[in-house]
Amino acid sequence: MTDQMISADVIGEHNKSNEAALGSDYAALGENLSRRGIDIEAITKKVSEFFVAVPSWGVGTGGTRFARFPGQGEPRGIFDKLEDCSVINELTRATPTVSLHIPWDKTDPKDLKAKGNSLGLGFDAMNSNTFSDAPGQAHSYKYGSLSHTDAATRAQAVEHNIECIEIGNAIGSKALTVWIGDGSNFPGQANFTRQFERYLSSMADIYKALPDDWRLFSEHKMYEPAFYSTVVQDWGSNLLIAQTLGDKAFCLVDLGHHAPNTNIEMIVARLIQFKKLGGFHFNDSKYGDDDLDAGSIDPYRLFLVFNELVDAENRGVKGFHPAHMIDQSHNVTDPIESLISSANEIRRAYAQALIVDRKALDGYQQDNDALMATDTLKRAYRTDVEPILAEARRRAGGAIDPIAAYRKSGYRKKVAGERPAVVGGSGGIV
Ligand SMILES: [Mn+2]
Repeated sequence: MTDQMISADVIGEHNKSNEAALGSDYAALGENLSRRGIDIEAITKKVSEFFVAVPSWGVGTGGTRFARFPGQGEPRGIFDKLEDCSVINELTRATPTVSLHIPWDKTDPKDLKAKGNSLGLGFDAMNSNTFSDAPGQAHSYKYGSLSHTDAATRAQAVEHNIECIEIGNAIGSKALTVWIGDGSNFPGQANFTRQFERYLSSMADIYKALPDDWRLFSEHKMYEPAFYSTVVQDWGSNLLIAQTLGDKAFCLVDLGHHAPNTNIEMIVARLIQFKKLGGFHFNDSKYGDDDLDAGSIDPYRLFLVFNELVDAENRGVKGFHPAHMIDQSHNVTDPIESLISSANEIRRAYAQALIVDRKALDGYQQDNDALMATDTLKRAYRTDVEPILAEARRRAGGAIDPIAAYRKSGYRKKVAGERPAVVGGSGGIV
């Protein structure tokens, strides 16, 4: 029996008053899909088996480098964060795992595991942090970490990553995500080649410490905090890293870490083709690394990314099991509501991609019928699959409308009374 943060009665009552409408919407959509030769039950089953990990840092209010405006009842530490993550999973039944960030979430692994078990939560990829200095550390990362010119600083950063693997191993995680802020702010500040050689050598040391059944994800990011050059700036450098390190090394694609208008779905296709797609950090952006909610700016792009994933799934690409994780910063919304919404948007893109008529698409591509090929994608994208998402949640014990049920539950008000308000507006997480 797991601890429920949102009582089953609240969810039950909410569902009861929405069940009839959902039943008729689901039947109507089922009929529509059936005319297109699609079995709605098969899609609902696939959607209900699709999960995405919530980031522990995502349940706190984020901020920018200018300011942070704290919200009500913010989590005080990792155990509060896990409770908030549990709320998201109880209502959506789409987020049964949490991705931790060390040292932010550092505590006795036995306690982490026990808390996770009590809430029915598991742990996805571990995230190391060598982009800021932890209190009391011997060497500063001001001028870099894994690629630093100083060997002792590099060794300290390697050691931190190995510690993340050890903590992760104790709590059932199977992957380490490495993102570094290393780079340079001025032309001439760093030697591109030597800096990348030092990075590769440090990563090789981390790779050696990886258990056999683990994967190592490197995450590229075009700019920030380094504004002139970044060591792992794009998928090209990222692919070189994964290929150099070995079979357990993969590329992680954070949707926000690209220049505006970059064809991310094509990057995804290339990485799948060469067996190096490790997983995702889902979010959305308008201008840069905005860390906005998944699907909030360009839901069609999210769909096109999933179109590639479903294509690979259908082709039975060997060893294809990308990690799905959210990486967002919530500045003006209740983080729990944003994460509920994002988990739904990610499942929506998956469901829409599942109903693409792939046989027809293949034919149109073969015949060079560009208009009908693109219309085939649009037809799937235009389909309102909400009844499938809601039904998948309902059947798994979640809420038909999870944000409405969350608001009804009064959870935020309850924790605001228990957790003292955070004072001051420090710089936020990035
Ligand atoms: Mn990320």
